[in-house]
Amino acid sequence: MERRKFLKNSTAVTASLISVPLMASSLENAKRETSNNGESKAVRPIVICTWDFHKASAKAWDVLKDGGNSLDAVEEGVKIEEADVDNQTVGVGGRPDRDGNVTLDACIMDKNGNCGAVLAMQNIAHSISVARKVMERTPHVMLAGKGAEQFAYEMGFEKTDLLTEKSKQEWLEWKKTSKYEPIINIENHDTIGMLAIDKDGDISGACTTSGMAYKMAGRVGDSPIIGAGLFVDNEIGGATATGVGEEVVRTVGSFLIVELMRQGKSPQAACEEGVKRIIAKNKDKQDFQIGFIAINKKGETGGYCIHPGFTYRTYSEEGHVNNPSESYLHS
Ligand code: SD4
Repeated sequence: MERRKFLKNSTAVTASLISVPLMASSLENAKRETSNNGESKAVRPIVICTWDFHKASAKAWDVLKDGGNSLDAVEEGVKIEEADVDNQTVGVGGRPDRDGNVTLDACIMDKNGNCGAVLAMQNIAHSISVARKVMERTPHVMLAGKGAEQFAYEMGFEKTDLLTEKSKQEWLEWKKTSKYEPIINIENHDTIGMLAIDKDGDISGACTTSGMAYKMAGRVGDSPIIGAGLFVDNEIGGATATGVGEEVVRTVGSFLIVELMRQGKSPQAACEEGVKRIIAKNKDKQDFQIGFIAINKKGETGGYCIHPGFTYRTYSEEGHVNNPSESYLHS
């Protein structure tokens, strides 16, 4: 396919697959925890994740409230979405690439700056756990494709068919036209990025996805790329992203947000600046969604996106809250 045409189509596909239409009721029920200056309250331990993944954040909170560490919390938390066949953007049940293969991307980062990632890995349900094994059991940071899958088997992971009948039927339907119009906020689920601070004040993060639906074989987005889809610096804070991965990579978004926090910005202000950097590089094209979330060492959180519709969950002693994110554009 002609490159320009593909890029146009892929932007459309991505834009159609990255966002969530909030049920009106969940928006109404959502409330944002803020202090007087509009920034979030500092609270630790705390977990924050992209979108309204209440079960995943509840699982991570269970780990934290029982005194567990942030690394276990984020791994256990995002595994809930990886196992959920109804989430068609993560793990089992994820939408396949153009050839009908479900390929998963994931990365994880701990308090010491250790990190691990798997890219375009097939047939393994819990890509985040394989990423953790890459971090802990190899001298490497990233394993891709067949190598990642082989490593997973060596680590005892089982072969799993990731393509559900629902995702297969939708893919077969898509093949009839292979075409999408850009529609923002069309889905019910999305990539999960999660950050947590434990009782010792240590920060970890995880990000996992099946990426852009019907992507080219071998396409990898931002989610498994340290610095783009996820970054943690235990002295400062962490950030993670959801949305059109190509744009997040171009801006090294999560690293940027952590560096902005290092310079003194709050998590909220840093996320806003991160989105504005992406907008600045796309003056003529705004029909795509990006959402960033961030946390700092104090336990303050923030989130920001391009188009309305993005939310993020926080869970702490203060409660379990679905926070509607402020957006750069308003309609
Ligand atoms: C990607 N960032 O592969 C991911 C897309 C995403 O749910 O967030 N999808 O580009």
